[in-house]
Amino acid sequence: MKTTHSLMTALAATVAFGTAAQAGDNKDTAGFCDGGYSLTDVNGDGYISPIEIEAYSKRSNVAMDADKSGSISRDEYVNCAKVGMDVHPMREKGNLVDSGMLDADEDGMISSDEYLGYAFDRARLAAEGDSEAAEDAQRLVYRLPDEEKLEFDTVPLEEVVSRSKRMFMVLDSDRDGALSSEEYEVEVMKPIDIDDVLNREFDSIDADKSDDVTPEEMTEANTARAQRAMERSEAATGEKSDPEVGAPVVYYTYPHAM
Ligand SMILES: [Ca+2]
Ligand SMILES: [Ca+2]
Ligand SMILES: [Ca+2]
Ligand SMILES: [Ca+2]
Repeated sequence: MKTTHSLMTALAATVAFGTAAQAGDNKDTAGFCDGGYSLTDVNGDGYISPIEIEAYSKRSNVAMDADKSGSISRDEYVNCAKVGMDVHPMREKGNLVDSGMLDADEDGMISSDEYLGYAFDRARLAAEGDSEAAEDAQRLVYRLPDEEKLEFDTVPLEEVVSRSKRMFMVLDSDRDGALSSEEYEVEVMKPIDIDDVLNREFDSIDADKSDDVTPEEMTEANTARAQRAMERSEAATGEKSDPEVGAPVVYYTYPHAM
């Protein structure tokens, strides 16, 4: 599946761990690029509403604008999104969720929808106290070895989704949008170079091709992404989305992975 751009920044910020923050001293934006920032789904209902999109867009503009020029340059965009991307968790072959559980259509490949759908379901059950589901969910999300396990009853589903997408992305080493068994069972994940992807993403957000992303362009891009998420949600569930509530987080696509 091809998507043009996304809240990649949300993903990167949510699941990028480690090094120095680029953000300034603003409390709301400090750590945006390296992980500590607050999530898009502020009220934690599992949906991302237009109000949350707007707030998120504003916050990401301030956070990514390292030189405080009022807009985001290409370098600022790419560098922020890449923070923490070179560090990956180890995986043990004997301790993976059985790939048969993930490959719902049994075609021998794990698609991103299959991966995310299963991770989402397990995390939801985990939040209700199912400890087996919690173990599965723990193994499907991106988490560094020294990072504490996620508490699924308190971690927002959005974070589960973005961490699952991150895991899928780093596993899908040939970036064809599906995991072969070799890709799924890999024990050491390689750093991936996503400069080209981030540059394309920047281009799609920079609507007037000025090589600078303004707050308006950011909001517009995120709003368009929310619109696509609602369309995906409607196509998948057959139910009309309430525009004020937005789409469930799981329908927000992530261009690196799918
Ligand atoms: Ca700037
Ligand atoms: Ca499949
Ligand atoms: Ca693949
Ligand atoms: Ca522009």
